[in-house]
Amino acid sequence: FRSPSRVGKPPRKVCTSMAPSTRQFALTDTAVLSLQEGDLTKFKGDAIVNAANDRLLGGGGVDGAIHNAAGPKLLAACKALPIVQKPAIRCPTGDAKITEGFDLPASWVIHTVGPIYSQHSKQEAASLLASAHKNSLVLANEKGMKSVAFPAISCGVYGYPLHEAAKVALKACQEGAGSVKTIAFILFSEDTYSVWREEAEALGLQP
Ligand code: AR6
Repeated sequence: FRSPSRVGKPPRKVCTSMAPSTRQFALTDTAVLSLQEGDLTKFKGDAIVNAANDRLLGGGGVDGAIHNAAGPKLLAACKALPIVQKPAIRCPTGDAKITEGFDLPASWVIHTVGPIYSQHSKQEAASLLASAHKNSLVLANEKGMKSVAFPAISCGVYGYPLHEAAKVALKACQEGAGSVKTIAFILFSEDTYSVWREEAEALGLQP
C-alpha cells in the first residue's frame, strides 16, 4: 500500500541511521580489545593516547582534536615537561609521556610519538610503532589504569600503511597490556575500523 501523496515518489527508506561500528575481542586472558569507529576525544575512561610529535606542542589530526577538546591547560602541561633531547624534543619517537586530561572526559592523556613511515626501514618503523604502544601501556600500568584508548598512531600524516600498522599495534598491545582491562582503538573512519577488525581476526583473536 502506498498513500496517495507518495505515488510517483521512491519508497521511504525503512531505516536511515546505522549504529556506529564496534566489536570486542579477547586480547589476553585478562584484557578485552574494543574496536570502535568514532572520535577518540569522547572516550570516557582512564586515558586516551595522543599521536603526537616529538616536541609535544600540539599539531593537526588527532593531536589537534585532543588539544581543542582538553583546553589550553593541556598545552601548558606539555610545555612543562622537560626537554630530553636537543633541539626541543620532549618525547623521542617510540617513547611516551603523560599529562592530565583537563577538559576531556578521560582523566589522562598519554602522549606518544609514532614513526614517520618514510624515514625508516620497514623493520625499524615496526619496532618504533610497537614501542610507542608498549611505552604508553607501561605508563598506564604504572598509574593502575583499567581502560586506555588508542587512535591509529602514525596512520595519518606520518603515512604508515594501515594493515601493517594494525598488525604491529594489536600485537604490541597484546604483549604490553599488563593489568589494563580494556584496550580500545577508536578509529576515525570506516576504512580504518575495518582494517583493525580484519587484523584482529587474522591474529586469531576470539570475540
Ligand atoms: N579521533 C580518532 N582518530 C582521529 C581523530 C579523532 N578525533 N582525528 C584524526 N584521527 P594523525 P600521525 C585519526 O595524522 O599520523 C599531528 O600533527 C586519523 O584519521 O593525527 O601519527 C601530530 O602533531 C588517523 O587515522 O597522526 C604529529 O605531527 C590517525 O588519527 C603528526 O600529526 C592518526 O593520524 C602525527 O601523525
